[in-house]
Amino acid sequence: MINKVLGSNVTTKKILATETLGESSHLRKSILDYFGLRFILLGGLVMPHQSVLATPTTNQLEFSEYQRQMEASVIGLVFILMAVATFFSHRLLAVWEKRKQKYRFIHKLAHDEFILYYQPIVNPDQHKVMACEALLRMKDNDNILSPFHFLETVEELGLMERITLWVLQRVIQDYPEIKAHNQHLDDEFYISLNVSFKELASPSFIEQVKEILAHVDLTEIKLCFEIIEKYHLENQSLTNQVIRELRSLGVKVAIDDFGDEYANLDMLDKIDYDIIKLDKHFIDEIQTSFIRQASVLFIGKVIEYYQKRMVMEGLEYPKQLEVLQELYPGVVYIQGYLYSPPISLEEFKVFTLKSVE
Ligand code: G
Ligand code: MN
Repeated sequence: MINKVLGSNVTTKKILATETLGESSHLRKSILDYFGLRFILLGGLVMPHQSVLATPTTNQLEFSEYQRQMEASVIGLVFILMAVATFFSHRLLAVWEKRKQKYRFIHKLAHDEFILYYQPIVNPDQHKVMACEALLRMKDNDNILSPFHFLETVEELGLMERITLWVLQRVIQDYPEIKAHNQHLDDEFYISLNVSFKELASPSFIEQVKEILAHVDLTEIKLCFEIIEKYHLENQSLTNQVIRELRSLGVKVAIDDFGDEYANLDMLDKIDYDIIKLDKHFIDEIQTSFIRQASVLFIGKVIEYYQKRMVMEGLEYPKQLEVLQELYPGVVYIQGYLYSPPISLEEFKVFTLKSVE
């Protein structure tokens, strides 16, 4: 550092060697003059060496000038200490805040302040609830917040995997309760939950998923992992291996938000899946967009060929169902406000489908 400031002619060794310095006060003066400002800024660093430099008897440097430099160094030192203190106190505060927030979320998780809502997925032809999607909500005083308000923070705090595992455990716990109370569900009724590619690529996450599933009879408790493609599929072979394992255990896999920004046609080739969930845009634009219409027909062909299933998300009006069924005569499951918004466990246990005509 000192070398850098003083240049290559003046080595640190020379500066630090008392004898050398005692003999060459002109060197000190030129250093102090030339690097005045830097000395002020580096006051803190130079301070210890000032005592070495302080050999007043042989010093050609005026005492007042020496004093001025000393004072400048002290001021510099104070500035540096203040800057360092400010920098660290800010960092410390930020770390402290983050830690507090993290524990607030963990506390919420342990005290049932995270809850699951369930949104029915319906076969409109049979007029039957075939499945539902578990959707995370967070209690905040008297409000029930949707993930939009807290998911980013959860990710920033590094709690996503922990929360997804909590969702998995809660779904496993709720499934028999729902099945026992609600007599109107299809025999193959399954519960979907959202998992990201990032999580599927995390060995520790998958280990814990397997550990949880090892204690579950998956022929009784039917699950579907909806893969949300917010992050790009990075390690395709690893992810595919995980997906294959999940499917071999009997867990369904769905491509969520298909047709949205990230989930595109490529995905149908890249991963093994059971279900394609078409993003809400499809139904919103089904009357106006030729591309959306053609896509529905195309996905219809794909799922028929591969014997998969299609779920249309975000249907709100009877007219939309009518248009969809006119366009595509095959089976499309529906998830949307048309049948029901996401509802609480208690509501879902007694949920019955009303006519939507
Ligand atoms: O991305 P994913 O499909 O997992 O998210 C489902 C979300 O879409 C839920 O939060 C749910 O509240 C919302 N949703 C479900 N059905 C409808 C609908 O018919 N209209 C609108 N606007 N939102 C819906
Ligand atoms: Mn989803």
